[in-house]
Amino acid sequence: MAKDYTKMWSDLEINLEAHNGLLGVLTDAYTNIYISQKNRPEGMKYFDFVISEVHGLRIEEILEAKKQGRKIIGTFCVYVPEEIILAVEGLCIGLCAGADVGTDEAEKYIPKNTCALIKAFMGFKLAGLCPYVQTADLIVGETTCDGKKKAYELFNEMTNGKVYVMEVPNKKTEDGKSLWRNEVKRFASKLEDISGKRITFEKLKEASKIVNEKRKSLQRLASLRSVDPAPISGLDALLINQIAFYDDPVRFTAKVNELCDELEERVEKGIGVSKKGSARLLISGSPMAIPNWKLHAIVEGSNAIIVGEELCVGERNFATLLDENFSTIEEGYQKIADRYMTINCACFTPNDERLNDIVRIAKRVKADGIIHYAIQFCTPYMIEATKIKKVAQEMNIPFLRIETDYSMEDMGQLKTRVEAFLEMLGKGSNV
Ligand code: BJ8
Repeated sequence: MAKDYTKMWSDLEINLEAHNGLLGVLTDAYTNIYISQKNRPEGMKYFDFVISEVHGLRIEEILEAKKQGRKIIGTFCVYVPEEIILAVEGLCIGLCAGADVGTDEAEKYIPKNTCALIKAFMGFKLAGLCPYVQTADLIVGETTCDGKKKAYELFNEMTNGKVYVMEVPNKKTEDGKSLWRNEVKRFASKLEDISGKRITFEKLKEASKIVNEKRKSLQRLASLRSVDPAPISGLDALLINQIAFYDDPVRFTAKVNELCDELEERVEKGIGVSKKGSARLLISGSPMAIPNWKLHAIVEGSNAIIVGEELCVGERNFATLLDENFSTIEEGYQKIADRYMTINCACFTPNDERLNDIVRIAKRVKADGIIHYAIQFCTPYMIEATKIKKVAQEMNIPFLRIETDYSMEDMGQLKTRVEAFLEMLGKGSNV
């Protein structure tokens, strides 16, 4: 980090000693996993910089925005409509955590057999390690899986009443959709209340454009990965999709598009990060919050390439654009609500649309294999894996099912399973 941020962290009541330790571990992990990759695009320098300042400059920017009267809205789920947050000039920040931090503390409140994502967001707060939670004016939860739903009740107490919960229905019936439309409007009123700003038609239009442009840039990146050889690693693409939840959306979109210009040149020249014909994998399942790079590091360290993620930190976040063609605020809310209902999370029943998504993405990226990734104890995705396996079999695509947490204890075992799977694919290697 370029600057000394000790005072800023201390003002945010960060546990300085533990935080220094955490930054040290993250820097080492990033160097080993990311910087050591060969033949990375130049455009990744920006994203390396963002990571190096993820608890520094970005927090400084957020605090500056707060001084100017903007509200900081923390979220945990891709169902929370970013457009509405931007329409009140708020900053939308993802709070999901992907590291084994504060687990002992979290387990004093929640069962050991809770998924690592929930343990981590609680653990980061309890261990005094998350400057994002500290800066948030409102923390938006949702009624998706049971673990999150109940954890938000405790998290509300831990954050002195900052949590607001959106009710996400379990079924996409007409009743479910109508409940959700009302929830979107209730959220808009809540944001107007806490920000003291009214959502105007112009603001909603402008915000919708900003978020759609971000989605388009991520779609562009995703489609460039369909080429063989892939011009960018799965690790780097995952990182960009993780940063999508933290960075300023306009700046982020510009940087992703710049990178895509470079990737297009690479494609024209036939330059890839892997050899043509390397095994191409699609990952599907639970979200991979930053800095969860475990599976990608294992797969790409085993000479295969990941070419797509049917994850919330991936396709589910950008696959559908909002129909910007609305002529009143009311119609805008309706279109926003309908757009978010196109996300196919395993918390819904039935969720057959997710199977269609996987077929579509697997074809587009020309996947040789599908790895289903579920965070241990993430019941919705663990159970839905059975259906995904059936779909993969119908497509004649080899399938591997993995359940893991954020610890590094099973790295050896996972590596062995991934290598055996890749051997079965019988494709060339990228070394
Ligand atoms: S739309 S996937 S971001 S709910 S990993 S906490 S599901 S037990 S995060 Fe999610 Fe929204 Fe769905 Fe996406 Fe529960 Fe599973 Fe833990 Fe999870």
